[in-house]
Amino acid sequence: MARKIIVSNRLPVKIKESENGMTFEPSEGGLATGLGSVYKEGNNIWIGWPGLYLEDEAQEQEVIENLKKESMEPVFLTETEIKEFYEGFSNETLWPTFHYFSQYAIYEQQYWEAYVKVNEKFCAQIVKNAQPTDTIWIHDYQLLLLPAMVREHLPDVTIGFFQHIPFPSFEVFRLLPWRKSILQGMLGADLLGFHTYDDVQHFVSSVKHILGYSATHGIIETGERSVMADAFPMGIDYDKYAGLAASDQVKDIEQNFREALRTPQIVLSIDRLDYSKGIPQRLKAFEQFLNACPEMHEKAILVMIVVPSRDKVEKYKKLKEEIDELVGRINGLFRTISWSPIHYYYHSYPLEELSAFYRLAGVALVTPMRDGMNLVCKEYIASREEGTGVLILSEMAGAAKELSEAILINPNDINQMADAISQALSIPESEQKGPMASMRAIVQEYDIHHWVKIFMDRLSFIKEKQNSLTTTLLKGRSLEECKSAYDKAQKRLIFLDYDGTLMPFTRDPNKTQPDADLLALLQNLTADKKNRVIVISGRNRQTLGEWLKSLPLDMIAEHGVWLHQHESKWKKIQKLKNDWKEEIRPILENYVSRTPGALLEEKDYALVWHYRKVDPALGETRAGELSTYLNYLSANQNLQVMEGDKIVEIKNIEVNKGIAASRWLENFSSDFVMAIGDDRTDEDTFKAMPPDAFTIKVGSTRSSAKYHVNSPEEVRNLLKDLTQEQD
Ligand code: GDG
Repeated sequence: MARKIIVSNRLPVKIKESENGMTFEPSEGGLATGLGSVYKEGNNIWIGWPGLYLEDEAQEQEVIENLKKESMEPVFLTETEIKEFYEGFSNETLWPTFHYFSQYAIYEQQYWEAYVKVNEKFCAQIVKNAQPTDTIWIHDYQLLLLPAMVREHLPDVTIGFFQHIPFPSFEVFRLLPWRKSILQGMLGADLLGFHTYDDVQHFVSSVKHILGYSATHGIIETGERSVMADAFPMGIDYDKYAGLAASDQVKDIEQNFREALRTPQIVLSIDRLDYSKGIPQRLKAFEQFLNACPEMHEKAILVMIVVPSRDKVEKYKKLKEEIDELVGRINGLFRTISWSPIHYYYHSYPLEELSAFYRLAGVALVTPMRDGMNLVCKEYIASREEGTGVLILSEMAGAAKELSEAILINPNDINQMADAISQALSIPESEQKGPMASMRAIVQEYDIHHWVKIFMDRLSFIKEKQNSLTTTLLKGRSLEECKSAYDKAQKRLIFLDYDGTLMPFTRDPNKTQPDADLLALLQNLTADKKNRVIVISGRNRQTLGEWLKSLPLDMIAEHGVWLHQHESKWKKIQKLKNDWKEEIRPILENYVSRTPGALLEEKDYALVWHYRKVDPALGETRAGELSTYLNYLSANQNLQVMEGDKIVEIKNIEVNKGIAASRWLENFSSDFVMAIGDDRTDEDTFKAMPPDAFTIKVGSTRSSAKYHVNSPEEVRNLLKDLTQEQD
């Protein structure tokens, strides 16, 4: 039976070693709760590092057996691996880069090699467990290479990937020396999820720039597969936080805290120690607020919980010192006998106490410089049982995209943050309720369970879509069948596209004349009297005629405007108009002049804007713009806009390769039909072919053709193979 396998760097478990042996406690993170409904069912499992180093096999065995009961399977890592793969590459290279702190990033080959090795270790563990029908969901930046590694072993398996931290803009991502391998690693997945559309766009733009793949509406064409990138803003376990906040135990703790703090107004912040969280900026803003609002002294405090993290790393040590110094200075300046403005706690709290803090604070201050999502602000909202409270939220957190009723701030703008604190503290409770109610509704509806469901549904959707358009590689048995049908046939029709099929693409479309090898191949193919060979191209008839005039073959030019049987002359398919060109040509000329590297090709009944030589991302953007504009202009005219391989073409709607190819099928009886092509325009040819035809797509597995081959070279080998059998 198909299984679901969750994979993350850390398993959701806390294992403690004591003299009496090991204890196993599930950890309560949001992800573990959300995925509980997935990995605990049936034979499903969660694979990851159990969080401790073990020296002997007996201990490892004990861990394996205990975790098995919890549907978990460990990947054991050594101390050196954790140091280089986790603390090194993940946290000192990827983390700063992805949070726009590239100046902190370390580019260390040894760390990269450890990262590759550990990803391979995870891969081996997955491969040991997984079947081709399984669904694998990989999490986060520590495992970016894993999707492609798994794909290599299990080509048909379903793989989802979710990135919990931001994906930076191309200009930042490109700084990584291993950028290409990282993107290729991620693209092994079928679905790539991010918290926000900005992250999706940044990812797609890096793919376009660095790998040169095209993408429309988040679907990336890698040549072999279509991969979807989409936004899935992660939610929390709303019911858990709301329920906890409503419990008597938490209310009692809140009461105790309130009595101990003895201040009416409480501003709360909770973070892990990290430079991405904007902690010094927040302290400076609070200082400015204290300076600007002396009337609030003794009336308001900042409760700041910082959870220790990575504090052996130099950058974090420095940050800790900076925070200690700022808190000391501000408290020193403003403290009175009975009041201290900042209550700073450098340790973590049990969940119930955290919940009591959420209840206690009238204002939550969440100020990251960058944050993938930020769950603290959502937990605060879920805990506001009475519907009051004000959230101050950084625009740079993914959560800001959903929680637009918060007071949104730019964490670099200290003045704005200070004003926001003063404003938040002065909003009457009656006015707090409206925005809080709408934020509570959002957090409740889009909770962690909803997130898991929409991700899984989307993953099934893209897989089904891929399957419906998947062709079979023409190899082995299918190739034998093709050869045998060819050998037996007496009247063959062979439709061959030119660019990208018989000839590889070149940067200059005028320099794709047939080479000697191709001419000899076509010579051989047409020499067989049983063959009728038709070159079916979007090129104009002059070029096609010039390049192929020495051969006894038929030609279809301009996607079917001009037809040429080798025994006769060029004929137009029907009466066509081309007066529309006067209106459309200046638009394309304008796009050529605005886009360095672009060129305009004029055919008798079509105009083509080429962008093969244009910077890939600019080319894709302009192509999108241009086709939208042309579609609008051509709405009531008999024109069709087509996006092909690095081209946008506008032509008469009555013309396409399929209609033209049908003429041959009607006029010439046949007992073997073959059509080979590589781009969107060839799909019309494939669709026009009889059911038993051998339709072959070049360079992609997505097509209405039955088969595919990988390159023009393989097309030539196939044709040579067929004719050799004849000799
Ligand atoms: C990544 C992304 C993204 C904090 N202090 C205590 C405590 N916490 C809990 C909070 C919250 C979690 O830690 C922190 O939430 P984040 O959203 O910052 O999540 P991370 O796992 O650090 O980070 C982030 C997230 O993934 C999910 O995709 O939102 O942007 O960086 O749940 O409650 N919990 C307890 N005591 C504490 O003192 N018990």
